[in-house]
Amino acid sequence: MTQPSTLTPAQLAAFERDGFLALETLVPPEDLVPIEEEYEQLIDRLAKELFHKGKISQTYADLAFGARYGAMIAEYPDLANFVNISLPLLNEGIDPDTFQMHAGAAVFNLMRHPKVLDVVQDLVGPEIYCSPVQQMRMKPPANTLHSAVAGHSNVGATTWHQDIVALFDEADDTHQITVWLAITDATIENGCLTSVPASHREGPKVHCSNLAIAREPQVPDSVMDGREGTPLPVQKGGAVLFHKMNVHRALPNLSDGLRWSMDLRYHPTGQASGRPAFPGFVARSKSNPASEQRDSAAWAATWEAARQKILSGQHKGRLFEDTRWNDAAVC
Ligand SMILES: O=C(O)CCC(=O)C(=O)O
Repeated sequence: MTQPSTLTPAQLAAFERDGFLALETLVPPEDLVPIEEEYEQLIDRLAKELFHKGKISQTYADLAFGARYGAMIAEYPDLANFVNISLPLLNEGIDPDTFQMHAGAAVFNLMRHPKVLDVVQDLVGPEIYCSPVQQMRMKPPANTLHSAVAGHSNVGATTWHQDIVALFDEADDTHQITVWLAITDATIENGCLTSVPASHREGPKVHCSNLAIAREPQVPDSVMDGREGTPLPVQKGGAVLFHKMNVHRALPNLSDGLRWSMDLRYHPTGQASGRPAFPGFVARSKSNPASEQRDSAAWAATWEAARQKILSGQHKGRLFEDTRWNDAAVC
C-alpha cells in the first residue's frame, strides 16, 4: 500500500458482500464548486448559441441554473449530449452537429480527485486507469421532461441494469469499479440509486433493448421478479461504489429541483475498458508516476481526436455494446 487504506475493513467486507457501498460523504462539497461554476458557464454559453441558431426560443437568462437547464432541455432534447462527459452512445445515425460532449477541466479534476482515487485504490490497487465509460446525469423534475428524452437515463429515470452489459466482451475479465458521485444531494424523492444486494453474484441477467433512446439495455420486470432493491441516498459529495455485475437503477426525479450526478469508472491499468473507440487515461500510478495524465487540455484533446476519428469514418466498428444478453424469448 502506498498510503493508509481509506475504506474500513467493514466497508470492504460490505462491498464484497453486497456488490455496492454507499459513502454518505466522500468529496468535500467545496471541491464541487469548480464543476458547478464550469457548468454554469457552459449552460450560459449554450443558451446563447442555441438561441442564436433558433433551437430554443429564449436564453432563459433570468432563471437559476437548474431551472434554466430544465427549460432549455425541454425545448431542445439534444442538449443532453452537449453537457455529457462522453460522446453519445450511438452505433448509427451519427449527426456531427449533435455528436458532442463536454470535456472540461473541472470534470477532469474530479476524475482525479484524491479522495475518489483513494477509495478506488482500496478496490483495484495502485495502478489506476480512468475508464472512458463515464456519464454526467443532469435530471430535471420528471414532470418537465420532453418525451424525446424522458427515457434517456442521463435525463430521466434509469432502468435496472448491470454495468457490464454496456461493455464489449473484451472487458469481461476487467476489474471495473463504478464510482457514482452526487453533485447535488441524492434522495429517494429526487431519484437516488437503488441496488439489489448480492446481485453481483447471480451472473449476467437478460437485458432487453430500450428502443426509445440509444437502445439502452435494461433487465425486464419478468427477470426482476418484483425485487425493489435498497435505496442509496447520499449527500452532495457522497458516492456509491459498484461492482460491474451489480443490478441497480435510479428512481425518477419527483422533486421540483435538479438531480445531478456523474458516474465514473476505473480499473487496473492495462485491462480493457470495453469501449475501445473512446479514450481513458492513467489516473494514478505507483510504479510509473510519469505515466499519469495531469493535463486537462491534453485529456480533452484525446476525446476530440476520438470524435474526429469516428466522424471521419476512420474508426471501424461499433461504439457501444447494446445487444449482450438480449434474449428474444424473454424480451
Ligand atoms: O445515475 C443514474 O441515473 C444511473 C447511474 C448508473 O446506473 C450507473 O452509474 O451505472
